[in-house]
Amino acid sequence: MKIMKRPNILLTGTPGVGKTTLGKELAQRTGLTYINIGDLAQEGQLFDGFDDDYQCPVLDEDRVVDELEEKMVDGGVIVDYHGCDFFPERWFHIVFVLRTDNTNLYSRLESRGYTGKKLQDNVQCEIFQTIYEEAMEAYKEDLVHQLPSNKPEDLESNMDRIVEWMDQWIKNNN
Ligand code: DAT
Repeated sequence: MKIMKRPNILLTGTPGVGKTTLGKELAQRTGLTYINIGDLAQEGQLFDGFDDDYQCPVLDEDRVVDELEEKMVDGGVIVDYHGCDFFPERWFHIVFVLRTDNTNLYSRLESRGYTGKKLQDNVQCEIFQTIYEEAMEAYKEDLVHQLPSNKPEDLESNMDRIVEWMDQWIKNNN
């Protein structure tokens, strides 16, 4: 029996916008494999140096890409990361940039324990739509979609929208 082809989905956006929440629920509902790049790097110690400003290790992007390549070729993967320009463009069949209102994001990051420069920089990243612009440069524009991620109803409608897109993709590609 031929194995059904399934798409790879990138969930990106500023830290705190809800990528992990959406990604995990989506994986449960669709059977796709959820991969959090931060966790993957932590497990494999895929780091290269240390960022003194943010007091965190720096991702070794090349090793992350090498680590994932095989899985991505098979398809059916949801990738979650707050950056998107170092993944091979060919990996993804669609890119979602989650967006959250500033005040909302501020309180989410504050309750995550972010303070000072780290808190300010991340909220500013969202205000300047840095990740959206990064995605629009790294991928074909018609593959990149913004999703509002402010309230629980947004989570539901985003899920519905992605599942509908995925069902159609699977029909068209099998
Ligand atoms: P990320 O993975 O982008 O860093 P997260 O999934 O950890 O974000 O979510 C950050 C916080 O926001 C967490 O407390 C859950 C909450 N959250 C996520 N999506 C939400 C939504 N649609 N409505 C309300 N709160 C949400």
